[in-house]
Amino acid sequence: MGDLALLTRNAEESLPAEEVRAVANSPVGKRAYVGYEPSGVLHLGHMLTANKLIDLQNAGMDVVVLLADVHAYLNGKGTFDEIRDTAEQMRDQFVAYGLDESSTEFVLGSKFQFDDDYVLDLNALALETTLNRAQRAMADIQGGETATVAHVMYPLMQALDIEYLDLDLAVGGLDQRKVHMLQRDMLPAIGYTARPAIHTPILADLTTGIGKMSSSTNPVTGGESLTISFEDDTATLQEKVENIFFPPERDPVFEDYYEPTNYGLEPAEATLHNPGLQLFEYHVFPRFESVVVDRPDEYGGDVEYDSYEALADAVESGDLHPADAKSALATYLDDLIAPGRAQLE
Ligand code: IYR
Repeated sequence: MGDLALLTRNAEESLPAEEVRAVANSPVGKRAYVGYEPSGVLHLGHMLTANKLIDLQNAGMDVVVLLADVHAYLNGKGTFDEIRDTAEQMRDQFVAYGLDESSTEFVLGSKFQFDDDYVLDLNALALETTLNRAQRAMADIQGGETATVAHVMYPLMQALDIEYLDLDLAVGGLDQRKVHMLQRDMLPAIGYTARPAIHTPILADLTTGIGKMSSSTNPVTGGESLTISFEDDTATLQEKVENIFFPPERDPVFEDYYEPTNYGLEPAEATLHNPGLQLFEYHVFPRFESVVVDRPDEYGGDVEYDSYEALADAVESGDLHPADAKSALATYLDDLIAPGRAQLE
């Protein structure tokens, strides 16, 4: 796979495409980052952006993982001491997951975000940025119902991180898009260069295929959201995978599956995804060359897929039954989280 293909595979957008292409033209030694608000245990959301970091490392880039302790504090995630402790654990979990230690730099936000220059630049950015713009940037990130002053400092600091960590590329889920747009517009206003960004998709809610997966409740349906984390033992993981919404082939016989209760939502929000296939696309195939599905001989015997498209086609055409696909999915996800699970113990 060429470097540009590696940089952009499974990414929802490159912002802007020309600048990402320029990074892909000579990736060796260039620096990319993702920032994470520390939360004890790695889950599918962290793993999705980490897969992108592994792609970038395979293209020869250096990777920075920002353990954004101050950001988590500003977003109401706990006391500063609690957040710090969690950040330490997270580092080891990323390494267990497969980030290459020799080309990954782990940085605690608080290590540089209280430096005089940083704070002065934060003030300069605060002077240039409207309250409205800063608040809008937080729409997909803000925890808690009520916006606080902390929530408008947050995106300005995230923009400054890109300058202070000396980065060539920012990576994040699509929920980081508005902050990265703010960075594009506002870093130049204080004399710095805007950087390009790559955004990974947001997974659909695992049990309904509607709305976003989250580690707490589904913001669309209000129901309990399911996620998979390093804390799950094999049996728990298997049970969770069994409960994933994984519709069979698109056949009139199964049309009911495609007309689920729409939870009273507008059609755009109610778009139905296949989260089981998304897990193959964004989690399994990026990390394994091919996928083998074990099947009893009477159901066609074992079958191997060497690309996501081949597997998705087989599901769509009815050649691969969701139950067989799920059992393979559980096995491969278990392989991915096993090192992290061992590290936690
Ligand atoms: N906003 C991220 C956390 C974060 C990301 C980056 I990139 C930073 O520079 C700082 C914080 C989140 O929503 O988890």
